[in-house]
Amino acid sequence: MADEPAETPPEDAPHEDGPALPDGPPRAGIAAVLGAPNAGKSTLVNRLTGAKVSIVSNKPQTTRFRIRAIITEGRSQVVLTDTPGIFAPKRRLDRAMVAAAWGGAQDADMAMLVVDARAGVTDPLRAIVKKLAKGAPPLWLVLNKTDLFDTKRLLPLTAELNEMLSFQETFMVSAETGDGVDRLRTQLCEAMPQGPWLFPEDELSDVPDRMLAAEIVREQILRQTHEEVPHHATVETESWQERKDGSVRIDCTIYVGRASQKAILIGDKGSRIREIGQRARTELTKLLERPVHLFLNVKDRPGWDEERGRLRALGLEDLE
Ligand SMILES: Nc1nc2c(ncn2[C@@H]2O[C@H](COP(=O)(O)OP(=O)(O)OP(=O)(O)O)[C@@H](O)[C@H]2O)c(=O)[nH]1
Ligand SMILES: [Mg+2]
Repeated sequence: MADEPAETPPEDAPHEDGPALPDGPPRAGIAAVLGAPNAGKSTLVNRLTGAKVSIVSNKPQTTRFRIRAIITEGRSQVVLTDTPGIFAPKRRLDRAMVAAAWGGAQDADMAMLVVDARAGVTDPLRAIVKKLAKGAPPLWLVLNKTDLFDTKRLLPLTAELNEMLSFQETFMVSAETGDGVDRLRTQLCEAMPQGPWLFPEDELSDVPDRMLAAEIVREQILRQTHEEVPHHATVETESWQERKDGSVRIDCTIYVGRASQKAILIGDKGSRIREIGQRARTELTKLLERPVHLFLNVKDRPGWDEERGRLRALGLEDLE
């Protein structure tokens, strides 16, 4: 639950630049976003909030910890918890990620199961459904990636999933194009229970800037490297210095599991790490709305994904 002071919506007076707020008491609640890796959960969360809150890549296991993203609309506030995709965990890191995902469902008022509708009912999805069947908050089904195929094919999938679990609502969306997302947002806002807001009105997420910087660097690693490197890399912000000219100097350390991964990450004469740094810097300059000086330092550190300190840096709780 949020530590932030609760805030109630402004008085009934119409917004200067918008329509009058609907009548009635404030509404607020938590909606967990669950699903298999790569289903498009983070893309959907970003689309629903209209901001870049959570990183996205075409590699599974992109999201590593629970991220709260906030929609404030009319009298409603919806706190979305983006979670790591649920899969069969092997490493300590993986176990902590999956635990964070299920933890996200526990304190939620409702959960959305996001399904890559093109992939259909896969083994990871079946395993999630089985666990949700044992007890879950009210569930909505969100069939995603409808831009990739003829939506007529969705009817049998909807029927199959509704036989496996009971969903209160079913939505068909493309998180990528935004198709169907406005309707989902409106219904989410209406479904929230009455209660005071959980976050200030202008808050978009609970991710601190230092964490955001590390995540944006990791997003570029996920996008620019392949095979074993992305999943064996972690990024930590070591220092954050505000400068008098309004810019910020950010130093990040990237840990990888092996010297060979470090060599790939650095690239020929440093070309890969330079490209990662440049793209991350451009993105961060936009997100932080000020000039950014970004310094990246790569270290090989075998076994970091079993180290408690590294997991704690990711905000993941130790399970043992
Ligand atoms: N065509 C299409 N691609 C999508 C859509 N939604 C997400 N994607 C793509 O699917 C891939 C995975 O998206 P993510 O949002 O990172 O998926 P995720 O479920 O958060 O994945 P994890 O964090 O790894 O569990 C990315 O390449 C997205 O661009 C969609 O509606 N249509
Ligand atoms: Mg994700």
